[in-house]
Amino acid sequence: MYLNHISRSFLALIIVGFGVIFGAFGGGMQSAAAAEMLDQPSAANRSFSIWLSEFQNKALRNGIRAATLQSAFDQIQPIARIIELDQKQPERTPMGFETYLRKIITQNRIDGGRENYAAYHEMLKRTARGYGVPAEVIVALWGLETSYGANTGGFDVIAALATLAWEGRRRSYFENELMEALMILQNGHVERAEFRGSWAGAMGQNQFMPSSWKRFAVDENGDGHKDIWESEGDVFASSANYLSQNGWNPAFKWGWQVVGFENIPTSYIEQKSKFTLAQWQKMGVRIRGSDDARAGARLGNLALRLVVPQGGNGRGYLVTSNFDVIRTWNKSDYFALTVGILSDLVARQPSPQGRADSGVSGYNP
Ligand SMILES: [Ca+2]
Repeated sequence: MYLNHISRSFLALIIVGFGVIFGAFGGGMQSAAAAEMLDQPSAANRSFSIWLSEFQNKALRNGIRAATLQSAFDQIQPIARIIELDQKQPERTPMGFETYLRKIITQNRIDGGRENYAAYHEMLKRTARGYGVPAEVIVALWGLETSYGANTGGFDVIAALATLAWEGRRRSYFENELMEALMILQNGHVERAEFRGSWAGAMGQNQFMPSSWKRFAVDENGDGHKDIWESEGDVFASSANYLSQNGWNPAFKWGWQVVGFENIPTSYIEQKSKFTLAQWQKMGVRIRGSDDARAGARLGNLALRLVVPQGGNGRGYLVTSNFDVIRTWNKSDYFALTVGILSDLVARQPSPQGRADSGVSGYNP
């Protein structure tokens, strides 16, 4: 599930930032062997053909029609660039949260979020009401995954998933995703030529993997297609459905930036200890900003935990269970915090003093 939704850009950042190392995966070649093979086209073709033939037999047994296979795999070859991306060694030095935040939440991304929030206001509000998920969180996820649909990834999804399945480092995971991708194609949700996504197979404007598409995608506009590639209505409803199904509680937001946590025992943070706001306040923790503090005062006995990201220049956040719902999308704390922070910025009008005050800098302690 870890790679559920990671877009190409996010994956690259997360690999750099967190030193993610893919676990040990049984079966198949290792990627180095696959890469070496790609230098000898005939050997690679032979090996790929053998794998593909076996996979297609499995697909036929799973109800995929021969005509679908023909259309899906016509001219498909493993993509060397994907093996290369998959092989990239993660750096050992983690990227601090402050650096990460400033790379991701640019003024362009904030402005784009606000523009889209306004442009799709009616549709977003309807979706937000229907699923009990804030419109600004739907917009933030859209903005972080694909810059509001502008960068959905240029790889052919079938070829990408076939490459990763053949490569073999996570064969069963990618074969399963490929099987679901074939179902999407077979059921006519996307045109073969339009079936594009990230190098790791994340698809459309909210970068669902095919298995997540199967579980959570929604045909909001009722045209018979769960079209997360071209239909904004379907994109918003699918993201909202994902969060709702994973337990989003509409009674409260994701979390709040706090101050005064310097003396909180590290063990409380590491062990994800939960306390009410009143209990945190007794320990000196305060929600930052008067509006947010007033909202926080209505929390009552809601259990909150403290998140203090590494290299965050003294940033700390009290988060609700909704923060953990965002982590089901992508389990990185950095990602979930960034979704929350961007959603707040999207929902907030720019200050009259100008744009410089409305960005991430406004969040500095
Ligand atoms: Ca639709």
